[in-house]
Amino acid sequence: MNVSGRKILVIGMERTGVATVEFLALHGARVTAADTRQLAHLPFAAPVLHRLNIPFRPQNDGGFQHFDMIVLSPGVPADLPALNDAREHGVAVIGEVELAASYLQGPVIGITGSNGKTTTTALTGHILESCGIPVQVGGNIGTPVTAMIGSSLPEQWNVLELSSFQLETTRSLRADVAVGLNVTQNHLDRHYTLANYAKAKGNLFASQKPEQTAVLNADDAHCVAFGEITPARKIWFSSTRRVDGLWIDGETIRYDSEPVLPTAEVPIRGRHNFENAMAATAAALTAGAGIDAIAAAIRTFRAVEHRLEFVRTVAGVDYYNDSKATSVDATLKALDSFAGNLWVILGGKDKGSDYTLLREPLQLKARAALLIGAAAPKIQSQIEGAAPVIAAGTIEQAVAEASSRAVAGDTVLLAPACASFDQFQNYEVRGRAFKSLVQALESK
Ligand code: UMA
Repeated sequence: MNVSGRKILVIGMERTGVATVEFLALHGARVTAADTRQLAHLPFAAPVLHRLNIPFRPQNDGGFQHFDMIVLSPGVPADLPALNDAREHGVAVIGEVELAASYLQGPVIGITGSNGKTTTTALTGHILESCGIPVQVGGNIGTPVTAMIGSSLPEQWNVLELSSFQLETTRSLRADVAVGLNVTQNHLDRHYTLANYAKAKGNLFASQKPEQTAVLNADDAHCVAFGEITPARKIWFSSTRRVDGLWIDGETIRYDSEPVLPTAEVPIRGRHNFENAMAATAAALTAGAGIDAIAAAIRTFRAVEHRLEFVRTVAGVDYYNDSKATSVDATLKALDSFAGNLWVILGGKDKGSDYTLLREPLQLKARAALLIGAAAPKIQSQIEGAAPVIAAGTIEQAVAEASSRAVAGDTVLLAPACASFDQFQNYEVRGRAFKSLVQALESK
C-alpha cells in the first residue's frame, strides 16, 4: 500500500489515531485528523497534530467524499452513516491494523478470542523472549500496531493481540500463526449479533495462506468453524480431550504424546489459563521454541495486571484483582479458578447482561457477593437466594466489608461482570483503586 501523496483522513485521536497520523505523515501522506471530540479535549493528540502541522476537523461533519482513504481507530464503528456515504463515493475505509499489515516487517502471531487474549499474548511474548527468539508485543494489549512498524525487523516476531474491533476492518494481514481462543457473547452494542462478532474475528483465519499455522480451541464451536475457513495447517488444543496438538492428560499438558509440563506448574489460575498456556505453547513451537524451554518460560510467567492478578495476602486472606472481568462470562471463568470461600465483588455499569448465570457458582463457592455501582439492584434481583448479598455501593465499602468479615483461608475477588464507567474512568482505574485499598489494609 502506497500512502505517499494520498489524502488520508484518520478518525479517533487517542493512542491509535495519533500513532497512525505520525506514521502517515512520515510516509508522505496528506493527513487530516478527526474525532467526535473537540481538539481542546484531546490533550494527547493536540501537541502532535500541532507539531506535524496536521489539520483537525470534527468527525460529525461527515462530508468525507474527497479523501482517498479513511483509517479508523479500533474504537470507531465501521458502519457510521458518514463512512458508508464515503464508501459509496469510492473512498477506501480501512482499519489501523489493515494499514499496518503491509508495512510491518517480520513474522506475525495474531491472537484473538473473547477471553484470555491479553494473557495469551503476554505469555507468548514472554516465552519467545525467554527462549532467545527476537519478539515485540502489541496490538489491543496496548501498543497500536502502526507504532510497532518502526521497530519491526525481518527476523523479529510480532505477537499481536487482535480484537474484533481491529479485525472487522482487516483483510490483508497474513498471520504466520493465527490463534483462536474462544468466542462468547461480547461487544454486541458494536457488532449487533454474535454471528457478526465471530465473523470479524474470522478475518484473521480467512486471510491465511496454506503454509501458515492456525492454533485453535477444539472445544469451541466458533474456533472449529475458523478451522474450516482457514487454508493453514492446524494445531488444535483442548482442555477436555485428546486432540492433534495440545491437550491435558490428567494433570499434565501434552503436545501429542510428549509431556510439556504439569498443570500444577502453570502459575496462572484456572482451566481457562491452561488453555491460554496451551495456545501460547503451540504458537511458540511454531516460532521455533523447544518444549523444555517453553515449559521453563511458562513457570516464570506472572499474571497480567487486572487479570486474576494476585494482589496480597492479609491475615491469611488472599486478594485477587480481576477488574478486566467486565462480562458475566469472564466472571464465570474467574469463579471457576477457585475452589471456594470467596467474597466476590460484583457490579458497575450493566451491559444488558444476564446475571442469573452466576447463581450456581456463587451458591457453590461464595461466602457472599458484595455489590457495587449502578448494576447492583439488577444483580441483586437476579442472584437473590444463591448467596448472601451485601449492598456495599462503592469499592471502598466492599473492601472494608469483605476484609472485616473474611477469615484466614478465604479469598476476596474483584470480578465485577460489569463495565466500570459508572464509577471509574475504565477497568484499569477500578483495578488500581481496588489494589490500593488492599495495600492499605492492616494485617489483623
Ligand atoms: N472516537 C471518534 N469517533 C467515534 C468513536 C470514537 O472520534 O465514532 C474517538 C474518541 O473520541 C477517542 C478515540 O476515538 O478520542 C478513541 O479511539 P480508540 O477507542 O480506538 O482508543 P485507543 O486509545 O486508540 O485504543 C485502541 C483500543 N480501544 C478499543 O478498541 C476501544 C485499545 O483496546 C487498544 O489497546 C489500543 O487501540 C491499541 O491497539 C482497549 C479495549 O478496550 C484496551 N479493547 C476492547 C477490549 O479489549 O474489549 C476491544
